[in-house]
Amino acid sequence: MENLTEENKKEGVTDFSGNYIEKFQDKNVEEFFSGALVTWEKQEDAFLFHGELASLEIRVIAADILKFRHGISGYFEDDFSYSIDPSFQPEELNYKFEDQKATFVIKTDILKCYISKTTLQTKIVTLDGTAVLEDEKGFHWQDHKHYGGHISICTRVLHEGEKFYGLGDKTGNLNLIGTKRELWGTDCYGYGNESDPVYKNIPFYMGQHSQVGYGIFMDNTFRSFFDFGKERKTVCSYWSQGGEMRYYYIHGPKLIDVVSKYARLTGKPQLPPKWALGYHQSKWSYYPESVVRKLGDEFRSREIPCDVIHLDIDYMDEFRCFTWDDKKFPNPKKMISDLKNQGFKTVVIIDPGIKIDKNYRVYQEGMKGNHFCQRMDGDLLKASVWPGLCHFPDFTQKKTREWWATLFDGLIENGVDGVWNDMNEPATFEDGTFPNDVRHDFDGHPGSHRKGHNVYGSLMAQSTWAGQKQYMKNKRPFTISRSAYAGIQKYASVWTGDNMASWEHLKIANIQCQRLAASGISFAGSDVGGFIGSPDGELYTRWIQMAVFHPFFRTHSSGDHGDKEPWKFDQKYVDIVRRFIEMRYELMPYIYSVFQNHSETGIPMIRSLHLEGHIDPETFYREEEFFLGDHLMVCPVSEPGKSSRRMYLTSGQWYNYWSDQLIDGGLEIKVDTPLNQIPIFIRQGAIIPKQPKMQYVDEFVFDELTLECYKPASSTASYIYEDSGDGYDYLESKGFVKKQLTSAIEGNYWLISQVLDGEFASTYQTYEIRLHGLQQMPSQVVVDNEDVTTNAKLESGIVSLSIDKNFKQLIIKQ
Ligand code: NBV
Repeated sequence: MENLTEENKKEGVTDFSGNYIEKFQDKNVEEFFSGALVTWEKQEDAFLFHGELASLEIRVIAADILKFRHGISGYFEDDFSYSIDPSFQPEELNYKFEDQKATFVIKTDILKCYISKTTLQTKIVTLDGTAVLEDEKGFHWQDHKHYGGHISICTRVLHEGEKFYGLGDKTGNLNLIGTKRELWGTDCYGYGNESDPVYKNIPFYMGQHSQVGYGIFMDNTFRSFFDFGKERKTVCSYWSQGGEMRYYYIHGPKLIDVVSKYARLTGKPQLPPKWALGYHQSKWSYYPESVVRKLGDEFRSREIPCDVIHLDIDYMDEFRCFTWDDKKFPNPKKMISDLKNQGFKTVVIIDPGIKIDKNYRVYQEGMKGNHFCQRMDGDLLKASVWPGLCHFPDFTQKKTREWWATLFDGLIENGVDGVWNDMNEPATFEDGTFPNDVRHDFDGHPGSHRKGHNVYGSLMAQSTWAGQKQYMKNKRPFTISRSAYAGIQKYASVWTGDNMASWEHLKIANIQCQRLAASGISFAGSDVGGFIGSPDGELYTRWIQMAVFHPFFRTHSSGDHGDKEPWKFDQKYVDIVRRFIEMRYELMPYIYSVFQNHSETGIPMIRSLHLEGHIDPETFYREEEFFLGDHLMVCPVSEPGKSSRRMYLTSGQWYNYWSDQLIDGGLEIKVDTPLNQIPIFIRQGAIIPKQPKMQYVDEFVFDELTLECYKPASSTASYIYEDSGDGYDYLESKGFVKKQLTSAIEGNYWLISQVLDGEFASTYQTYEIRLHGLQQMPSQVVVDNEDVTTNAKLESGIVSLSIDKNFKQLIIKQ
């Protein structure tokens, strides 16, 4: 469009070709409101309030989750969602409904929701009277002049000091206050701290004020916006360029609980194969076969642990998905099997674009089965990506997802262990993405690309996951996706896309991974060292040190800016990098347990400080420190040449991982950060399971699991989860063991007890108990009534002894 103002561009209202055409909240654009109550009704589990121009439906999903829908002219869409977990069941509830003079009140055991009879505006209040969420204008809409339909908007009062978190992979400060963010999945090569939108579309944010936290999940796939006091300082608003205004209010009061409730709603992941939590090495691209083999040999001969090698687009025959270039890879099956014998798994990339080529099986099948996206008037969409002109599967169509899943047969037959989905925003070379007029089936709720765009990548990943599951004969799939919509965590891990080799990007990666975890997607990581550009040894080392504690741990780079295998840096860096990757493997029993806890409870694996310390104002603006699981706090070094850094330790006391020194939390501290250390702290009372270092997950069976036991001040719970690391026995036949460990002090006694559940027999026989914080030999040590004092020894301030793995109680008399 010619007379396009900068402001219009920012507002992002687009025409069929993606051009920007009108400004949101233009003073001249008429706004409509629900109007006064005309009538109301109760329908099974929903309340319906009909206003003069629009209706409001409220459903009590749980005592702390309410679902709101606004139907313009009383019309509600089919209540269809791509994100709500199909297994989610609303609770059986006790709640009260009162018809008061000017308002209705829905009251659960946790909150009250007021509905105004004059405006249908709503207000959510805790039982002790704190107003958590109040409509400003509340729900209203504008006619979408260009497309028809509506731009549906909700505006809320922004409270003094309110903070906002979430929204997926956004860059910038963790607290979103003062910003406006857009969700429209974008291939943003070399993005920066100011870039918006980026790859993923997670319409879930959390707000916190007055010591209460809550979440809003707007389940709408159209291009959406969230404004946290940018346009108007006292107003928080969100809107979509189409579709129904449908959102969930999720009550905390702790933010960490909001995230886990959101995960209850949108789904939790099953366990990945344990190897997926190991170290991954990738480049665009490792080829031919001899280079891949050499890569594997180098890792093993240099004794740098690694579990996974990734093959980027060059393994394919001229970028045709599901094919191999038989010159570069004459015998992929043999290569993958040899790699397997060395302990490596192979992950291959698969993009959505299918080359238009009459002699190509996937193209033929796609055409025959009507699987490709069509333009408005019925032509097939054609756009260029790596293979040249392509058609693109309509992943919003069930039969197409099922067909796509079948395509993995051959790759899996060749031994491929995992699949990496790229370019699924979807990205194209000509216009960046599909034109808006492209049609999508949307599983029987047809619409244009305006509605399908933000969910396209997630559905591709879902079907890729399903394909692996179908052919992997009882092995767990591993999928990585660049784009995402809410709920993707059920199927895939994600990475943060094409970042850069800079110190600023190390910080951005840390914020993105924390934010993704707070948005339901824990299994996330960045391209370690940066995709674009060349990190020096120090930056690469510092990035590895941080990423050891991020759930998905992969070095990846564009390859044209020098190589990024760990040994490409000076020897002093290689040694530190090796040591830190080894640490990842030593901590594997802890990390795997944290993942399992996440998959059972939805509690994020990594946690920003504010998620846990939600009433400690000091945590609100802390962005670099984070927790991994309940007991580890880590802070990366994010600037060059720093031999120390400041960080905040949350309340309680913490053991310095490096020195075993016990330090008071609740304050900012200065920590030494020589190149071979980053700040790592262990919660007082924690028990951290550790295994011997390995070159890859489950390289060998070991005899003894180490339990690093840090002396408690009060009763502290720790958790260990074990299973076979792959397959589904853990779901089908209790093939797991859950170990609840409690560490407590009673007078002169330190008591550690263990309760076991499950039927998996740990492969080791004993625990090596290492007691930190004692300094001297205990006068007596008793395990399950047997005096074992003479077995204990003191070395470098740590008392250690070996005990049976099935012990029930360990008593240490000081
Ligand atoms: O497949 C090539 C790359 C890939 O290495 C990267 O991780 C993706 O984010 N891909 C993007 C396409 C080319 C980007 C310039």
